Amino acid sequence: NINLKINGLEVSAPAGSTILEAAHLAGIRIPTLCYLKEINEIGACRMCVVEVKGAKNLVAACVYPINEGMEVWTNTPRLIKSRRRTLQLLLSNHDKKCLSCVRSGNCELQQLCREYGVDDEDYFQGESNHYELDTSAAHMIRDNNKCILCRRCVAVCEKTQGIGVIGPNNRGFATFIGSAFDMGLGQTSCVSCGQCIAVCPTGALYEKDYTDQILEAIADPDKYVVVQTAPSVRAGLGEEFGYPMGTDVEGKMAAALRRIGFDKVFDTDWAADLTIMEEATELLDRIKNGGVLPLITSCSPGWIKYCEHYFPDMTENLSSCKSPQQMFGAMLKTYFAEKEGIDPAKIVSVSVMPCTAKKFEIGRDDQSAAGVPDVDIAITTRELARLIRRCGIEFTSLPDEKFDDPMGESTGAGVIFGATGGVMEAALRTAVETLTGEELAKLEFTDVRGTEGIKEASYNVAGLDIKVAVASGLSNARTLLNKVKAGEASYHFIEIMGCPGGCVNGGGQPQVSGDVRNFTDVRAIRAGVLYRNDEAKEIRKSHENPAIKKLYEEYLGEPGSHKAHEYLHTTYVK
Ligand code: HC0
Repeated sequence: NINLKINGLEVSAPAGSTILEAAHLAGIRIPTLCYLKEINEIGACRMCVVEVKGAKNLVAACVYPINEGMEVWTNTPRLIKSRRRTLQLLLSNHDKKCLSCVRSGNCELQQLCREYGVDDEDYFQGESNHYELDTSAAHMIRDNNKCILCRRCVAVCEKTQGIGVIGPNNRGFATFIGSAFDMGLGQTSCVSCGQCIAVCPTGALYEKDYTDQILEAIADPDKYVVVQTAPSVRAGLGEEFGYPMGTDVEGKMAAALRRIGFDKVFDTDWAADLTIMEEATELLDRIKNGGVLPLITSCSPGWIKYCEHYFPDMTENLSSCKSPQQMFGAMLKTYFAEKEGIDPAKIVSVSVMPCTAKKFEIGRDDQSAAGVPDVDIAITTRELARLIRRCGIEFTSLPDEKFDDPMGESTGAGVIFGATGGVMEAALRTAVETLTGEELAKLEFTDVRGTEGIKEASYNVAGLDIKVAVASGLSNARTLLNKVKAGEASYHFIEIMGCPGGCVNGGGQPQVSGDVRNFTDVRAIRAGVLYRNDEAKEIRKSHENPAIKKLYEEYLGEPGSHKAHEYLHTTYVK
């Protein structure tokens, strides 16, 4: 360890730490704006400046390494003044419409202005830039009038996702973040993952909001409005209402949705179980009958779009299964509609997802089993929180309620879909029991758990060596697929999720400020909710879900049947 003094306090921190990290260990928060650990370490915004004994200039704590005997000050009047001036400079070219901003109340710029007592936001007001909104993408809006050029979005797009469709254009005062040739995001190969939104400190990036359309549908007596909620929403929504990260709010969420006025409150987990039935069948069929391997999961629409753009020669490897969101919608407007005698054209199918790419997925071709879209409106966890507030629902005082039947009944296998490795584990629980004809002694496949970007495992099942791999985050997916293509690795089954850590860390989840994100394993904490939820379930294998068994008995026949294929499977673009 290295010993230093911060604000006169003796501090000891591991060698290689930055001043920012050492200060954190001592309980001192140094403000940051551009810094994101391991993603954007450019020391550019000048918010984290500190004084170091012997150094003439202020130094950026986020990138400055500590050394033995160093003396650092983090809150001198000189520093406070410098940070205040930095904020005022940012505000001089910022549209400052805080009252109508989607990030009002959780904007990192706004919070710092409050903390540093910025009492004149026009201090440096002079010429400022004005930009048109970029509304060209299916899932989001870019508002450069609120951009502070921190480049977090650029770094996450390029490094974490390996895509790089946005970057700085022009120079100096004319610099703005945009796509090449100033194309709209919708014209680029953006995959709609929304990771840029998740890391944006201000209101410059936000999803297209459909909350009003939902309230209009609910108010229309001719509409039957049904909602499904993805596995990860229950693991993130509580953060919007002051619960500590890692709180499962499944019961309160169901209660809130009922109070908003949905006719049925169902669960995507039910359809996750259904996906496993179809996908495990497809896997075993491809293994036994010499089909294209490795089979790769198809439930993450950001990943699907990435595969179509960047690995078009591998679309044959993709499972033909629609995602659980889409399978749910398909069964809602066929099976459920027929059972209840409701005209599918009158059903408004709403999904709540931790994902922005789901907004894009609902508009893909071939996603309309009943001749009308399987899902009509996909909203994010953040939009659900807005809806709950707008409806005056006192979330924290709600009772815990259950989902409705039959499409609310799910197993532990369904809920772990939201964590990287979860789909793999759920599929293995079913595939192994199908192959061996015996009950698994232990349901946990721990090799595929955890937040590492790439995981591998192999299992001997009924004399067959089954090799699997799991990747999350598209840079990791690319690394893994390149290995497969080069013949350096071979697998039977691969799970890929577009967002690092899986859906729990999706682009539609509550935003976590840099201050927290840099020192917290958000993915692991949220994934913990899903694994505990699984453990507490009586039924933990998809093929034992009574509601799914009934669906096959009453409606679909066997997994992989002709009818199942017609409604639950899809094709891809090369
Ligand atoms: Fe996911 Fe899904 S698990 S993609 O990660 O497979 O968004 O949570 O809803 O569809 O179930 C997201 C999360 C889902 C789907 C499921 C899958």
